[in-house]
Amino acid sequence: LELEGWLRRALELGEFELHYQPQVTRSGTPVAVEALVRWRHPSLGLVPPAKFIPAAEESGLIVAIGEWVLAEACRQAAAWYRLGQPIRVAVNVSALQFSRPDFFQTVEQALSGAGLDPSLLEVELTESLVMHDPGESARQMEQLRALGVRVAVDDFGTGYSSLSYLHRLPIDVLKIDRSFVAELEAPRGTQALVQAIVALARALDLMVVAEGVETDAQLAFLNELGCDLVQGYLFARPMPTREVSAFLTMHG
Ligand code: G
Ligand code: G
Ligand code: MN
Ligand code: NA
Repeated sequence: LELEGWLRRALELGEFELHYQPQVTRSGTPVAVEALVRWRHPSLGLVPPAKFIPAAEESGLIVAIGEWVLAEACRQAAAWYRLGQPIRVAVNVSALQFSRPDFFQTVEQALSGAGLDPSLLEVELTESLVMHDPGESARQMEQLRALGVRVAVDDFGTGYSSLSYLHRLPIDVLKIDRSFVAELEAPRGTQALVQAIVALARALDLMVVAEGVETDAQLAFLNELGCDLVQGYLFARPMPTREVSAFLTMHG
């Protein structure tokens, strides 16, 4: 079988699973988790998305996988809510999935199927996806927000955002790409750049999340700038479902 065939089979056999990485406030309180898909392969073990998402995108299977991810993330968020640990879940959506005319219905079904309040779901769209067709993106984002779902722009700063579009698009959150966070302390570092992104988010009244925070120095700088939320190995790696409850209990 080609990788595509294996992926199709994996979906049928229920071999995909979601891990979750917390997003915390400056005081360390988790308010959201990002869902990150993995493939639990019977002999290879846990396969990271970098190894199969590209093939899934090429074959179009990312649409079916993405539907499963949305439904599963909503079910899990609803389960945490019922356990008295309400937490928002952020889900990565790929370009192909987002461009489908039935994408909005898929989101609605995932929410209603799980009985999840839409405000506990955030959809992450990459900057390049959004800017590929800003008009159409805006229309879709508008629908999601009318439902109460939050919209985040992922990997911000790596694409080519037009500032005029950014101003008009219905966005709730900017996620600063982790490559900029990683270079904060470098000799010709990204401090001014990161500062500018946070200022831009402020000016547009958007929430700003920094990804890939690994050191206390990075955290101190981001806190000083007034970055709203941070996500990264300094707080927690992506973890399986059963570890999330414990994390929320300990840090909630
Ligand atoms: O989990 P990891 O740290 O290896 O993630 C690597 C990449 O895979 C990230 O860029 C992330 O956006 C992407 N990714 C993870 N989960 C999903 C998913 O459910 N759907 C899509 N489209 N991309 C995902
Ligand atoms: O969707 P996105 O491309 O932003 O996916 C997030 C990716 O970043 C995942 O692959 C996740 O495992 C990874 N990640 C999360 N925190 C850290 C971190 O602190 N350092 C590094 N190097 N990667 C991280
Ligand atoms: Mn993401
Ligand atoms: Na990102």
